[in-house]
Amino acid sequence: MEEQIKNIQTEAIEAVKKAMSLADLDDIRVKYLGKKGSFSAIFRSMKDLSPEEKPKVGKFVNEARTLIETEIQAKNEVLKENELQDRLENETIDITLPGRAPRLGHLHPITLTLNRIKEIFLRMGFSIEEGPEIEEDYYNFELLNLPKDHPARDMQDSFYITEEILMRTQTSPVQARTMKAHKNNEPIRMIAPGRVYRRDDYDATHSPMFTQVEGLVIDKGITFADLKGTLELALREIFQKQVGVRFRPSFFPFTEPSTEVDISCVMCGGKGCRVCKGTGYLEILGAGMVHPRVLEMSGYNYKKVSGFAFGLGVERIAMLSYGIDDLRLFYDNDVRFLNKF
Ligand code: 2U9
Repeated sequence: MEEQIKNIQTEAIEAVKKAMSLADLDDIRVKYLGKKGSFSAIFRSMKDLSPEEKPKVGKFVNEARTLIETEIQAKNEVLKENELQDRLENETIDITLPGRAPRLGHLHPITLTLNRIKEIFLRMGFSIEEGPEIEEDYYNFELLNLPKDHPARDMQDSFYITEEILMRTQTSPVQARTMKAHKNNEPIRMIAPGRVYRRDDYDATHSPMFTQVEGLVIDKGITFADLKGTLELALREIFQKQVGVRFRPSFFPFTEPSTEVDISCVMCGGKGCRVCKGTGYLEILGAGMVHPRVLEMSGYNYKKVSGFAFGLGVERIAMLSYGIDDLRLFYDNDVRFLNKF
């Protein structure tokens, strides 16, 4: 019997040595040490041994079992380590692969254009002032020399909330508020960017809501030459081109004299094309010397100071800068369009 045990032990240890995987090792453990394994069979047959032999053989069996268990345990460690090494070598992460970048949004083309315009005027020493979009008739019209019977106050042209309150139709009330907040003919050099609202069509070139930048300069001795120089420089900065600038007489209730400012067409350079309708020029902004009555109504002495003001539509500038022919694209929020910027 001892011979038989010795043989099983040798066979088992040999099998452990040859085991290639943890699964192999488990099979060996079941085969020799398991409930239906070789040693269980030996234990069962021990009942036939004499009382003297039983403890001797029992000890021998236990030693053999312990030895095999130790071998299995040792081999288990080796195989586990090997498997780990294999996995470390084969399952490496290629850190040179580009990561999955989160999809970042970006600023809207109107915001981009507005930011550029703001920067240009900031560099020229202008401050940026803001005011409410829901405005009093008094600031929106009255202080701008638009009397009660002026057609611009007509219900057809504005979004009224009450008789006295409306959505601002221009950012000019911000200038009026800023003037009112100053005392002693203090100089002003400001722009007022923001949204304005008018009852209007919604087509390729009109929208009931759009973005304006208006500007105001007040100081001693401000002349039409200041207006021309400032706007020429600003327009060349905005379009990043030596655009030609043309001033045509016009009329606004809040400025006198008033002018319409054109630039040479940014699409054709002045030769005449579809965008400038063959004229070679594009109407780009309105401006003028602040009307004495407007200065007076907001607390400035028109005998001591003078000023110029201007207004431009940001959507129009963005359309010309980016070559876009339909204003509605800015408001549709189609990402195929917005992703281009
Ligand atoms: C004060 C005094 C004067 C602002 C001005 C314009 C001319 C003008 C239009 C351009 C295109 C509006 O966006 S648009 O449709 N604006 O032509 N705006 S002068 O004059 C002011 C403003 C405030 C106290």
